[in-house]
Amino acid sequence: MMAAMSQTTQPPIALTIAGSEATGGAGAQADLKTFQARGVFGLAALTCIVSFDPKNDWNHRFVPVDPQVIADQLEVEFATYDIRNVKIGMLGTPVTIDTVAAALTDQPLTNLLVDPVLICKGQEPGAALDTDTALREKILPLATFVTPNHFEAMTLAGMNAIDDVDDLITAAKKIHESSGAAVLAKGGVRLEGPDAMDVFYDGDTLEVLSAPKIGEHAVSGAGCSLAAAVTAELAKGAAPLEAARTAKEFITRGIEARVSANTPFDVLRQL
Ligand code: PXL
Repeated sequence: MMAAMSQTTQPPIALTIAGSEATGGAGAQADLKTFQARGVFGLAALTCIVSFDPKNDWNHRFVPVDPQVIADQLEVEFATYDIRNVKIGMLGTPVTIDTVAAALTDQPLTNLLVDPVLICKGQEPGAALDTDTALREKILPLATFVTPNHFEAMTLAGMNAIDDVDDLITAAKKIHESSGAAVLAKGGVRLEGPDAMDVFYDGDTLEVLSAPKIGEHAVSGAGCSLAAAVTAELAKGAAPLEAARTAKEFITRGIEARVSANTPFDVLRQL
């Protein structure tokens, strides 16, 4: 069969390897909407299906995708396009981590952004610990860019607390030193004060990205969409710091335009 001929230029392409979050707030759905909003052609390999439980305090019901099915998705995606920009979101189990790490090992990627989603409510704490260890050992060394949130930054930096922006800077530096990646550590609404502050550090440049907080409550999809927006900007050729700044502005606008929902959190809207 002949490949389809095309007159058009190729758009930037980005792949997200992430879980489905059925309500469209977080996960692969947020990533694909973000890619589209940022002018990037997006595709997704699903690692798990998360369905909140409205009868049980919106707890996460988590079902992993069969490892062979994950491998199949990645096989056809890399066979279909010349993919150089990948975002990793929720992986969820050590077996999934092995499968994804094996599929990525020989790929000539330009940017591999890892959003180190560590704990999902509804998972066994023991299983989550295994998953954290596997993520650290097998996925983080492949990363060129990491976007830990407040909790993930504490865990990855081995710190007991991150109370202010100086602590967040320390965490970003430690995570850079252990991974070699550019780091965008997200304070978001978790640090006290009027501003939502995130720290960028790539070994050379340290920058605190700050925007006035929009309310005091976290919004679902902000972390996923921020990481996806960074990936999209990198896919378009932006430098890491420039990508982080643009992504932060995109997220601020998305929080302003949030969708109200019956879940405990409102949902970011990708404009
Ligand atoms: O926000 C982290 C996250 C990522 N991926 C999936 C999720 C969540 C949180 O709910 O469900 C699939």
